[in-house]
Amino acid sequence: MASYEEVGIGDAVLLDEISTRAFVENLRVRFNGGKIYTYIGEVCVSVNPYRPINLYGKEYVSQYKGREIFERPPHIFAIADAAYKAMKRRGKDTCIVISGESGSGKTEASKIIMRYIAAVTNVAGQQEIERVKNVLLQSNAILEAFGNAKTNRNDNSSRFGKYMDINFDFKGDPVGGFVKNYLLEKSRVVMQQPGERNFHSFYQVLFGATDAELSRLKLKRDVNAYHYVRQGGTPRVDSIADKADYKSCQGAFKTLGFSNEKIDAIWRVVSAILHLGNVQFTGGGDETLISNPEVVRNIAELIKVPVDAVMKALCHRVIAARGEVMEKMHTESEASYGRDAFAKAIYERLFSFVVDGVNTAIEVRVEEQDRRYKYNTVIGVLDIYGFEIFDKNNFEQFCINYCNEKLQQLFIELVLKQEQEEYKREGITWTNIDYFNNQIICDLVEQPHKGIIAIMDEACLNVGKVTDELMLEAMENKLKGHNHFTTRKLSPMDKELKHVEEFRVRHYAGDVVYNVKGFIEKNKDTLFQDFKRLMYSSSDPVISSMWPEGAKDITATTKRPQTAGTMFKNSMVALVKILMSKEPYYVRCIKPNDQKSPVIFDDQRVTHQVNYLGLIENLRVRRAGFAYRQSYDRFLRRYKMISQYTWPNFHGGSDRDGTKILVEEQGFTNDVTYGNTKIFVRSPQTLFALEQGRAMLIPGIVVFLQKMWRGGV
Ligand code: AOV
Ligand code: MG
Repeated sequence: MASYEEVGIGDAVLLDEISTRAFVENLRVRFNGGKIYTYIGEVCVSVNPYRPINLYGKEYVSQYKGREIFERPPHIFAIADAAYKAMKRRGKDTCIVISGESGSGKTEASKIIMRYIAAVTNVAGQQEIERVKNVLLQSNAILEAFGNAKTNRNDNSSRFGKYMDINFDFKGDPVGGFVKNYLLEKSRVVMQQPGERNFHSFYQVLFGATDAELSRLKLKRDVNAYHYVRQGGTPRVDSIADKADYKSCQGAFKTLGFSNEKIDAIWRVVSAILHLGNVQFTGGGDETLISNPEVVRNIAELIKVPVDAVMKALCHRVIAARGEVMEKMHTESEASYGRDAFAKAIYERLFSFVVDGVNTAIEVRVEEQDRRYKYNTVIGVLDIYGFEIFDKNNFEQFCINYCNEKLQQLFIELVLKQEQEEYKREGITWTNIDYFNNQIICDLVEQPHKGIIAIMDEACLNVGKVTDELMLEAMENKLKGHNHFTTRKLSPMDKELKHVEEFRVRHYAGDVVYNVKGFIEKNKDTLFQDFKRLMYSSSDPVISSMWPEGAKDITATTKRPQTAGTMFKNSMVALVKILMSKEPYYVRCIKPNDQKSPVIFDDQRVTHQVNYLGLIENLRVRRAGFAYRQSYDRFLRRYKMISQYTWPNFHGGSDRDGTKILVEEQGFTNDVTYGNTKIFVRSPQTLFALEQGRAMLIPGIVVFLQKMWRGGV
């Protein structure tokens, strides 16, 4: 068992020297000693160990349960416990924001947090609570099967953003939850870069289903037989146990109460997509034909629609113009485009369907009259796709990296900016600590009219006429001179290149070159109506229910749907709002090396991450700052029993005066500063001592007051 002995410095605030070098060195020493967690005050820095590590067993749970953060060596359990305690004791909604680049350990961290919460709750062993815990934990197997994939950065990379609320009753037991998912990287369904894979679900069914199941799904146990899963060239990955994962996923479906019909429909849709990827077209003259109709027969059987209807939807489209309904045959390239768009859309829809199923299973089940008493507070856990740079970066990377900018902005806003502003407001002497504010990059992306998303949207309005290259020109015109935006300069050697196809964004975490090819198409995200009607017409009620809009009449005018970019932007704005409304706790994940090695600590890579995450600035603000602050009246109300001068009431002046007298009597003067409206306490130990004094004096009243002040103190 790992020893409890500290290696290096657990809380970086206590480092002798505050510098990037010293900070990284401390992380290195700790990483080598098996200590992957380090604090900056209450922010937990986590370095991916890339090996199973014995840190999460029962003996660790009991060490952290109900303790204060600074009482025990740094651990992610302590953060989970702090969020839980704040929620339970003070009735506050809290959230745990986990950030870091791709492969740094966010998803693992979110699961560890959930397991901890499950481990410390329901001491009474209520059956319904056990069910909820089980369902919450097992939902991960499903969400990862359908939403994660092997990328060149991470073998189990989240290709969607996930925000999960866990609801608690007044006793602090989990009673349900809700998952919100953000933009799935659906282009992966039809295309994977070398070394990458499609979503796990495809391989799970191919490697994990029984022979009988496979034959029902019309599949061969041969990954290389399917275009959509073989492009990356690495169908088998050592670190991934597809067969066992398929079993877990099936088990989870059962635990979560998915009906057999639903489970069956889900795998049939997955299989239909595999077949769809093999459909080939031949063009000749005016006709576009399918060269392998037997594949289409399989698809038709799997999604339960007539084979002719599938053929037709793949090769034609029905258009309504001036009240007239016409059929138009696709060209070969239109047909291929349509096929891929169809595959992506069915998978995306399937994913939402699965998330809905998870939500139904974890929904809070309480009678209306009990609702007020039974569930009142939540802990939100945010686990998104981390910042990523690939050799080729597309629309999806653009969205993912923008999402990371937004989270960094939130961190800056809450940890660096507001903290310093408060000191100033309170009249506390304060030397300003500079940091890079990435608001400028968020603006570059999301600003109305001249932000990148607005320019993309404008290009999408002009259907047909505007190419990706013209859109890039528009960007260049509007964003010329922006410090964080450039289009790729043509070098003399590139003279033959007719078009510039790339733009570069100087992100907070590094420069990323995006290839604009496909941006307009992905932003518009159109799917021919014919496919929607086809899916709706399925005689399988589960599949049909996934496509309600297919019921619409062909001549019915539809409002132009929002673009993918704008929808994503709006969902990010909404997410930030949710997070801002809760008391935040942070886990900042760091990737120690690019080789997924448990023994390499790459100084340069770590230093880069420490820099862009703003950890040193965080440390400076923290070190110069105060662990705790409270308005004078509340402070006095909470601690007045400790001092003979203030108990039961202070009559010698203002709350501020009373606070001063109490602090002086207790000998903490050197550790506090008096602001205009609040007292600021530098070290958590002082607060701890105050709390202890209070608890010792009035054990009975403590309980009473906590109840009374729920939400207040
Ligand atoms: P991510 O969520 O941050 O990347 P993961 O949480 O998937 O990264 O971690 C990547 C891999 O690192 C995992 O599959 C584990 O093998 C290993 N790992 C991470 N944390 C731990 C831990 N605490 N103990 C043991 N192994 C760990 V991405 O979703 O790609 O942004 O988009
Ligand atoms: Mg992840």
